[in-house]
Amino acid sequence: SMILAVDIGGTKIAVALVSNGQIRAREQISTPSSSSPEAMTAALSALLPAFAAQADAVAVASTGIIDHGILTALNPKNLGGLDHYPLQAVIAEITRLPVTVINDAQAAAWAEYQVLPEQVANMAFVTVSTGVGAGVVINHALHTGRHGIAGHAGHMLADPHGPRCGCGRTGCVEAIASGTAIGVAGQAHWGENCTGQTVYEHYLQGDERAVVIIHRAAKTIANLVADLTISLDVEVVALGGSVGLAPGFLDLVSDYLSDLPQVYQPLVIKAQTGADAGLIGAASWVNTTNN
Ligand code: BMX
Ligand code: ZN
Repeated sequence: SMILAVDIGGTKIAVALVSNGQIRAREQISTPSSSSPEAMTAALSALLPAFAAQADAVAVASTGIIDHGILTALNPKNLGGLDHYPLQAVIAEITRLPVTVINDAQAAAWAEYQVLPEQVANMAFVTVSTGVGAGVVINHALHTGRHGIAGHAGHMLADPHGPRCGCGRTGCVEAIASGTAIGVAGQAHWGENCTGQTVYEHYLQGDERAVVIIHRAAKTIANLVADLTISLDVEVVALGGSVGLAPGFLDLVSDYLSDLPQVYQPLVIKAQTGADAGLIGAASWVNTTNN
């Protein structure tokens, strides 16, 4: 069957037709910057109908907490504060197709789990992107949680004296290591238009101020990987997201991990499905839940 896969992130919305795990057609727009409920519905209404005409079902991976098809931003700064937005119902109304929705990092974890080079029972996926997201597979099953919260490890404590996170807690991993946080840290040096990408370019050119910011982020992600390993006994952690996949970032995370005792060190790999992890994972999750 032909699945219309949709990946709603803090920065972009990607859509594709997916059949047998293969992406057939792909289109991408920027996430509406106002991201009010009305702007989100308008963007989806413009984007989806052309694809829906060729699909049998819709599979959505979205940033935010997805509780029974309803989207609430944990970090409202990442998605314009969508609060109890009826994502599943909105897309069903637009497409007139059956719609399944899960969190983007959970979907990506499911995609990455299917393509692991070696079969393991327990693994995690961590995305370092607009936010920091994660998904965990425990005993071969994706763990979504009763309220869709499972895996929101970007909001575990990294530093009690760290910056306040958009979720309202102080010192979350996301407030230090996300692309957004990296950009904010760079604003002191490169002005208010500085983004995570700006800082990363300076880092690649060897700028010492950028080195400090990127090392702090990588060390924070290494500690997150260690925490997931010591709490869940994950054997593999796949790293994705625009920062996670940026040149040299995974090596830096691996370096910081190697300073820790062996028991904290899983195999850390680059996400095999790259930027398509959410699309492929959502599509394959539909088949999992239907079977
Ligand atoms: C945030 C949170 C997670 C998401 C993660 C990565 C919101 C809107 N999102 O922690 O649900 O999985 O960001 O999201 O609160 P991305 O947009 O960076 O892919
Ligand atoms: Zn937080």
